[in-house]
Amino acid sequence: MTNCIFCKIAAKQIPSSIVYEDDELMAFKDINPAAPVHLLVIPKLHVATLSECTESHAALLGRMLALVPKLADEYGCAVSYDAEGTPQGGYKILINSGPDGGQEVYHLHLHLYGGPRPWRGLR
Ligand code: DGP
Repeated sequence: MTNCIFCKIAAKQIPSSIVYEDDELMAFKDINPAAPVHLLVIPKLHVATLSECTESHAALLGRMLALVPKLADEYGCAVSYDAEGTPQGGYKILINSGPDGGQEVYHLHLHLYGGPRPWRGLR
């Protein structure tokens, strides 16, 4: 889609801090991070919103989700366990969909938030 900012990022027509790329997906740093780690995972294919996804997008959505643990590992926010077995670290993922969902950019994307709290606007 010609006027989509994330399509332009996927096509490298505008710069971004890319942290992962394959044939179908790209992950990059959010320009306005709300947490110490704030990454966005997008499909290179233009899909406006999760609300438009159907069964035909299941594999793509699965790949987006399956990328999260790898990124969390790389950015130091994977869940780990201390000597007593208490969980440490961790992260939040979020997909905003439509105006009531707080979506601002109409190209499907998954937010990955992590790192020491507090996080802006997130519990
Ligand atoms: P959402 O509300 O879910 O649509 O979030 C869109 C996010 O995209 C928001 O956190 C800011 C980020 N963003 C918007 N424009 C750009 C950009 O040009 N580059 C990068 N890296 N992030 C952007």
